[in-house]
Amino acid sequence: MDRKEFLRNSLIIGGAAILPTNSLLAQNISENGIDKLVDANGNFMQLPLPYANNFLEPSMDEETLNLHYTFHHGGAIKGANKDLQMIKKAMDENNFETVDFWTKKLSYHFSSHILHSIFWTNLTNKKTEPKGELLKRIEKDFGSFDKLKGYISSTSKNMDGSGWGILGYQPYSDKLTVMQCENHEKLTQWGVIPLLVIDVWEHAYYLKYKNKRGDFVDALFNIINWDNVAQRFDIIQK
Ligand code: MN3
Repeated sequence: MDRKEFLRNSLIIGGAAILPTNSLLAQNISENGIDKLVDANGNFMQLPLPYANNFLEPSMDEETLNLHYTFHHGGAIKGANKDLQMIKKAMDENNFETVDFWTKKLSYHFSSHILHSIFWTNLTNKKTEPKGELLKRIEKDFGSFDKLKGYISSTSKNMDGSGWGILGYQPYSDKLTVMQCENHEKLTQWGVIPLLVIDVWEHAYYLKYKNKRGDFVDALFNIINWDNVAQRFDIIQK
């Protein structure tokens, strides 16, 4: 069994758990230094941004980035840690009356933490394009890079309310897939590993782009770090 087969089998055995902590994928991700979301005590933690707050100017302005990282992403982490505590309290006290509420909140907050953590690494200050194995797979699964771009742009711009456009890898079908995620956790496919995530919540663009979400999504395509997307794809293909 090669690593790729082992990974796919691990994911199947893992069932609903997208990233079982003992999987090769999780090991690969921690070795490669991306997506460290939890500290040694099991609490959610926020890595520093991989660049200065003004690095993504002018496509993403400094003030928006600062507020977004500090209060929206940071707030989700605080929320997720509280949700964990409340679930632990329910377990300790053997009182499950409101545990469904905190479980639902944890899904929302933890998903926000995951997507924001990926989002920051998906961006850079120059225009890049997919190449290598990622480009080959995009061409196989979508026809061309332009078609994928049209697909994910439209999916992101036309979100009903708050959410994300997502390009992910679906191990069950061994295909790249585009999803429209409402809030942070709805409309997913079990097992999908996000590679590129596009935040189209109003907090991501409203200071600079006002109501022009389409302009923001178009501008993002000037700062998407396709090398990071490719790195994420390569890790799970190994
Ligand atoms: Mn956001």
